[in-house]
Amino acid sequence: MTKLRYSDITPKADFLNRRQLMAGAAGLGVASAIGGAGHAMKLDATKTAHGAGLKVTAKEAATTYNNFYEFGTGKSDPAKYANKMTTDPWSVEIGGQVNNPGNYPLDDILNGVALEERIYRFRCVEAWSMVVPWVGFSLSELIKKADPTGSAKYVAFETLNRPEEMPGIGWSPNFPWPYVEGLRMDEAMHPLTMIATGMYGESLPNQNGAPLRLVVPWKYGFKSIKSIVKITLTENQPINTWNELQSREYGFYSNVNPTVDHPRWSQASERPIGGGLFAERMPTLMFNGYAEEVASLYAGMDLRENF
Ligand SMILES: Nc1nc2c(c(=O)[nH]1)N[C@H]1C(S)=C(S)[C@@H](COP(=O)(O)O)O[C@H]1N2
Ligand SMILES: [Mo]
Repeated sequence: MTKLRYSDITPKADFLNRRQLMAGAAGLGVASAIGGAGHAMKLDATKTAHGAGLKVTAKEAATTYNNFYEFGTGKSDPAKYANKMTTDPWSVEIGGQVNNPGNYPLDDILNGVALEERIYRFRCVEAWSMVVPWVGFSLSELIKKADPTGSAKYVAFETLNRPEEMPGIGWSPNFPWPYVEGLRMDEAMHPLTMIATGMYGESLPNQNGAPLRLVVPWKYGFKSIKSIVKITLTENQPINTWNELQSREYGFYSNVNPTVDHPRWSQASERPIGGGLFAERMPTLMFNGYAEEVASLYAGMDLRENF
């Protein structure tokens, strides 16, 4: 086996990377013209109180400045290349510690589900952030359909692994594809944890994880795994890709925490995207501003140790 060239794929604090940013900004117009791959479909979603008062990030920014390494490691790569991905038909294989295992077609997953719009803060571990009007539903609804057994303690997720439609897989041959993530059962069942099928009132652009992706607003963005094809309920803590790559830098929990710095940069503040290259940094909030809702999940845990 070839040794993983970690330096090739590790995320960088984007404020250390102005040149790349400039290049990205110069290319924005082009990226957006060919971005938004697939067919944006208007979605019927009930508005909710989530995020009232937050300033929503420009759609242009949220759909052209992405992390989706299956389409390249550059921020503008996903908007350029994700149109190659076929998202219809789509199904999710649900298994492990459940009474109703099987291959769930997307239509079945959405059957009887009322879509909601929820405006959430989103904070990448690289210290940039955005505010997104997601459209979707609580992950708990899907997990209940699968009917977990008493032994289910964690939920493991897996992204589509289709190199012929995802050129970034070939460009980073030593990355441990497929991209995988995991949550503890109580995190997965938390009402804030959602499966998003859309954003900005329309179906998800491919670069943002069509046709369905996870959104866990109090955790660093890499937990919010895209284009999910497999969900497995497990007894043991599952592997997550970034922890596997560099366990010293990326933990399993990855709760947003301004008091625990990344070994290579501070997590105390963040740069909102879409506000111009030199937009003022904002202080990062504990649990990304969702402490009231989620702090109790971690009562008694050392969050420096369990980062
Ligand atoms: N399959 C997959 N999911 C992924 C990633 C990825 O590279 N592959 N990147 C993660 C990271 S680091 C972030 S910050 C978010 C970015 O989501 P966005 O592009 O919709 O903003 O997706 C996460 N989900
Ligand atoms: Mo991220």
